[in-house]
Amino acid sequence: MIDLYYWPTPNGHKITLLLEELVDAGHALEYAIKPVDIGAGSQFEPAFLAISPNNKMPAIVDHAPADGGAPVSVFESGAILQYLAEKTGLFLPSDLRGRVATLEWLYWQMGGLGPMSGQMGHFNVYAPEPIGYAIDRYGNEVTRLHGVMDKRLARNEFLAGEHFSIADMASYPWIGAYDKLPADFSAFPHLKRWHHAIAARPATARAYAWKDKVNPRAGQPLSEEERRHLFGQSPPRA
Ligand SMILES: N[C@@H](CCC(=O)N[C@@H](CS)C(=O)NCC(=O)O)C(=O)O
Repeated sequence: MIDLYYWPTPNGHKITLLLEELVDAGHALEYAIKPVDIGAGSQFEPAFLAISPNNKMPAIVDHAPADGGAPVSVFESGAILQYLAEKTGLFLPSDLRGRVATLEWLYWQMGGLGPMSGQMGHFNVYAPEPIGYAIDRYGNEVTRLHGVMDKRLARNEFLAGEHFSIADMASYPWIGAYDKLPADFSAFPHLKRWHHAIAARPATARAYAWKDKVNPRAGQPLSEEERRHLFGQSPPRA
């Protein structure tokens, strides 16, 4: 049994995407959703910090690790995707070149597409006043990253090559992640083809179905309390 500490955001969707793809691949891992209401401050609870010291979800606890020992906890969505792919032997090729390509694009997402898209969303959707420099800076960088993806997908069906992998699952939720900033695919036909193909997968529909089940308020404007928990953080005390 896997406990998935989750809230329906792009980083949370990455893990439900993989867990649902594993069902369709015939290697289902039983999982239980443990909601972490990040707008209510649940990410600061000591029990959660014990497994996710950066006070962010997703995180998992695997109660049946491969070595048969005590439960294993994992934080950071990229590390979780890699851990579950290695546990099941799926969506991360075992051949040298396929594995390298998958990890390249996984960490490209973790270090680039995710953080830059998050900042773009912050300055366009959540910032209390518009800051032109930040809007331009992150908007330009995200457009550049979409161009990098488009070029890659012009020659490959998926990011890591011809096989759907955890690199695609990491990137998909960050394309058009904000309702108020719909994805503009006009200059990126290959990215559009890839996005539509993943959207049409049955596992994607099931992964995203958790959204309304776990947070019926998803998509509503943030309350003052939610803003305080998410954007008013100060450094942790020793
Ligand atoms: N690099 C982390 C980022 C996770 C992350 O930013 N999670 C956000 C929601 S998408 C969160 O939990 N925020 C709560 C907070 O910042 O206190 C990962 O990929 O797991």
